Amino acid sequence: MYCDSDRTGMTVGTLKRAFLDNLHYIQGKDAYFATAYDYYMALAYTVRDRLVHRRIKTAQAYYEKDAKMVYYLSAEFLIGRLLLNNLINVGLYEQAKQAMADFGLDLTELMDREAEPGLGNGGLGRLAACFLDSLATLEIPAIGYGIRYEFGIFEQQISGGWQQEVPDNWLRFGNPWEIARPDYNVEVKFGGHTEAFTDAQGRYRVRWIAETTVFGTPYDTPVAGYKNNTVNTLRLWSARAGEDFNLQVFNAGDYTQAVANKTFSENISKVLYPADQTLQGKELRLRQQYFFVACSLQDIIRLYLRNHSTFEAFPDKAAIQLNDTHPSIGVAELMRLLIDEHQLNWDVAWDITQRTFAYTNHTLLSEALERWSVDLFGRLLPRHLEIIYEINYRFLNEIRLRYPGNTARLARMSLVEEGNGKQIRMAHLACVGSHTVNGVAELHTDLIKQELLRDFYEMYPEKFQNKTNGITPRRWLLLSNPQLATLITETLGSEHWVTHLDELQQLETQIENPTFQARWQAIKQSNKERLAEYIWRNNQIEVDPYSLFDVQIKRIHEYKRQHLCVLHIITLYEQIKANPAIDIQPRTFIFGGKAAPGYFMAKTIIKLINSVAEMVNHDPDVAGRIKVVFLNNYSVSLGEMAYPAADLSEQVSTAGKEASGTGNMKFALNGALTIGTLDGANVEIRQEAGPENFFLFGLTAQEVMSLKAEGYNPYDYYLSNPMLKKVIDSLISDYFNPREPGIFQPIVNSLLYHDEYMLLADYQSYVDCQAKAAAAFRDKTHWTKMSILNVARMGKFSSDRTIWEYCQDIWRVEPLSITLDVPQAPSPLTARV
Ligand code: 26W
Repeated sequence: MYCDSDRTGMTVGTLKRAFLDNLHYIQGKDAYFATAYDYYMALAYTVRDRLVHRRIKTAQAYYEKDAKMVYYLSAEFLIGRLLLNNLINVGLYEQAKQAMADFGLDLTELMDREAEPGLGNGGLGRLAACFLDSLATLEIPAIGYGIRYEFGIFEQQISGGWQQEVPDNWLRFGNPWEIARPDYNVEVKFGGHTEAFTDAQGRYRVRWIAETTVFGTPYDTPVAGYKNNTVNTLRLWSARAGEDFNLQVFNAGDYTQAVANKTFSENISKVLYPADQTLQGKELRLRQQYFFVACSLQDIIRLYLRNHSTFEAFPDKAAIQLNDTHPSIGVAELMRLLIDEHQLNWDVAWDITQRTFAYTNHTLLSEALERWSVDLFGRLLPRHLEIIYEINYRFLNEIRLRYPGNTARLARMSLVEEGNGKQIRMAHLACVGSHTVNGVAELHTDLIKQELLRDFYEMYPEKFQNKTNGITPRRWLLLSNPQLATLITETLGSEHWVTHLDELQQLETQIENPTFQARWQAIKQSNKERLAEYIWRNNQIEVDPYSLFDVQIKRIHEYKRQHLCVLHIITLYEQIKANPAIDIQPRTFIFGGKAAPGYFMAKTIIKLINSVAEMVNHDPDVAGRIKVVFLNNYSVSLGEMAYPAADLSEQVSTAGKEASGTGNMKFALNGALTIGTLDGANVEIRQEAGPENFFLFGLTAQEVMSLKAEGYNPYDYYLSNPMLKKVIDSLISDYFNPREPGIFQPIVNSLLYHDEYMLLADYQSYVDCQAKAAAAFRDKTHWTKMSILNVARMGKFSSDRTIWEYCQDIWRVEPLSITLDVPQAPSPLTARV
């Protein structure tokens, strides 16, 4: 019965009927009045119907098999646009393109109408999205839980070279992908106090008398696996005022105040915090974290209790992953639910909790480690504070037993940081409450073990694992670089590589094949031309598509060292100014990325890039050989265009600071060569690609630490390197900013007198390495071979591999295949809701 209905059929004919139907009945339009937006919506609903059908089958199978589920808790999911992704994964792309063409519509144009869901800051949120794609593709029973922010990451505009933030009202025109589930609303408490009492069985119990309650409404977005029938769910919570809202109006008689209170609780899911890597300690952020974790845990327990009557099997049926510490309050919340709401005793509850949670760390930067003041915590979550104190009390006793008399260790490991204003260390809570802690690249995991959580590693070495990050080949090759994907499929004889990325290895057989090389080059060229057009339309800068495209796109942060690239650009510029006839490799430097609104240095770096661009792009001596472009409002969609167009990928963080990086993988998988330090996953990318196909420079993490310990003096580098001095002096003299004198002084001062991120120490090594890259680019054939080798050897960095490792080593879950045409599900009358 499902085979070719208008809502599930897969042929061009059915798609066309379904599309017209949706245009008519959902958008309420006909061909006379429909806009491109209506067409987009009608097509999106057409695709959604096909997903919903598979979603229902998937949920049935998980329930009937009582499958162990993965619950991925993340404050961010940076999923990107969904229409093309869904069309590709569900196997409808060609048909949809044909169907639209038959109506005289251009699919690409419709896709452009989709608002971008920017529900994340950067790497951490995008990783969560890649993981969802891989989980569904590997047929793993899983749900992603997060927050349905009404405003995602701000829109970045550039005005006078400075970043300006504009609210991102992404839901303005509605969201065709989500389905609200008000029937699964859950209640979340905040504030108030606790009371101890003895229950009828004579047990010591605690009740939490909250001050306010908020409701969470789940919104489900389907997540389709690649050409299988699995459709998992991303369940995002939206805050709604409590139902007692109307009652309060009667009691208080103050209608407007009651409405204002409603707004206050609904603020919880209003906006994504745009600070990446810096904790602000804001109450609303803690509210957000507890809100989505409390909603998710209630939901997880509800699902579990459909099939079980005790909690004994809970850890065998639920694996909860904490994406960084943002959801780590979940450890205390699960304890509270099990003890206070379900009457388990402490030891049983703690055993279940520890066997259920696992924690991924994504950063070593100390300013990014979450700590919440005990005051704030006690005010907002009084019961959780008690539970954390109890966890800590027992934990410290354990340490005392293992390391008698070692008070320094107790202080270092405690969940509570003493000192002026006590703070809860969320990384310690996550670590103690989890059975496994993982880093996101080999180097990063080593540094967690040796530095960040060294004491914990000594005590529980078996807890620690590495899981090197990955990216989904569906979005980051198939979708974003269709020409390269087609060439690979033709060469390998099938598209099996899309789900078995190691097979890219076979491309190595083509390395000496001139026809293959030529096609490879032509594809890169066409991707570069597309980006050049975009740059022309958006920046009114004419760039040479035959120049070397040198690209750095990522959040703007001092540790990522965008300003090291600027120092290099100024170096080249100085060389040209000194000798305009110099033979120099033409290059286009392309930057993109957002700065946290309160991060002054990062914002100044954006201004610096734009000021240097202004000068270099218009200087007749440069004669167009160097162009500098800042792409405003970097996003997933912009990445999809930029990665395939890059020749050179800039991965230049100070060694030991970038946990992994995933942009580095996206570039390499699209045939860019990397210039980078031995940081994060760069180390492994270089290992895979072969050191001869990677431009390495800079200090190692060990060298960074020793140099710091010895006493690093950046000023010595400035004095002893004439070119470096010249470059910095050009900043001091306001050469690039004659009308705004002094604006770059903060950068200069930071470099000369602190240089936390050791740009001056790495400067010469970087400039030399760049010269090698430029020389290598001139040998087109050799460069092309290196590019092919990079792609052929990136198989390891599929998030399918990463997720499979999590499944095996951390979650202990198995795939479950979904068949569409199985006997009917129970009728609505007999199924339990
Ligand atoms: C509390 C403020 C805050 C907000 C976000 C602190 C830290 C974060 C994230 C953990 C930052 C982040 O996105 N980290 C990145 O995670 C990626 C995925 O593992 C890695 O590839 C990046 O190297 C890492 O910077």
